[in-house]
Amino acid sequence: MNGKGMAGVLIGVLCAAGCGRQSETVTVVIEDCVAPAPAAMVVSGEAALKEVADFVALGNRDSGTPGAEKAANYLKDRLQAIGVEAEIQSFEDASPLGEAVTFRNVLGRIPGTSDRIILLASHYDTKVGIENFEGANDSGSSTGLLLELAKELLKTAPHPAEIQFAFFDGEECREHYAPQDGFHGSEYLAEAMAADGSLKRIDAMILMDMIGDKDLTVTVPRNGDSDLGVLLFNAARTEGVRKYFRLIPFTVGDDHEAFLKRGVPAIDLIDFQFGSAPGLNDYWHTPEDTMDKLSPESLEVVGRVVLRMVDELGRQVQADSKTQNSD
Ligand code: 1BN
Ligand code: ZN
Repeated sequence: MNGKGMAGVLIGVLCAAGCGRQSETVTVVIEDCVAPAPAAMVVSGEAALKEVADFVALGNRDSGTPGAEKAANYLKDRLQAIGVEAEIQSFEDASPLGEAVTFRNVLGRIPGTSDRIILLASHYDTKVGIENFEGANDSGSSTGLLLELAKELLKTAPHPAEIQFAFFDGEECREHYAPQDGFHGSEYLAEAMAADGSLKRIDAMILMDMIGDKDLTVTVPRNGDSDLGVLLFNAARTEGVRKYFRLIPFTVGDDHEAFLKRGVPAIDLIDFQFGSAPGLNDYWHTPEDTMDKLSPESLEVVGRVVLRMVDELGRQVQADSKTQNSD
């Protein structure tokens, strides 16, 4: 890990010349001051917000419905239009409805220069049973940002690791989270990758969820890989956006767990306070989850940090391959 961030004290000499007074030395203490590192990759919050809006405008995407199928086809077509290899992974799974439901993950891939994989993920399904539910933040925000990240990552390809994108279906439960209710897509992909041997090639799985809220505080639940946690906070500090990220001392069930429990380093970036006032969550899973609650700045903050994490993970892949070659 590379701790590029220089949190702490900045001492500056101000007014050394030309201000008509004796020069004086002042000490400025800046919390979380960072040496601005060159931006490896950039992401536009406005462009990400447009991706979110276009996706959310498709309408409801409850798993197993024609709306979800339309959304899956849209994501596959959008990835391909961007220039990223894409496919739909369809499967049937049991659900509390009593009959099997067809789920569809959408998978994208940018080949790398090694066999290592970095997996970036979001879910795209909406919570069932809520009238007029748009799911702009949950799950439109992370879906749109992931499309925008695919665009940026393709511009700078090839990377030292293959970049895979997973848009999961069936994240939401119908009743209560249980083995056959919720996280269908992530469980299916993790199991499929374990079966074909590619799971062990994943160096990092980074999940984004509800990251578009104007009032952004991205929490990092305790059930995540600690090295990825360090990488995340260093990336956030380097980008000058550390204040938007917070470690929380409890676990959150989400799509990263399917990978974490199979030994893959995984982390969840989730802003789980989505409401009309601090501490409230009154927009979550309600018809209030609409586009006007989102901001391009929030999408950009998360996008920049994730891109910096990908960049750093790529450096680690390169360093590891050099060490192996010199052994
Ligand atoms: C996230 C968005 N989740 C559902 N929609 C998963 C979750 C459920 C996270 C409960 C925390 C609590
Ligand atoms: Zn939800």
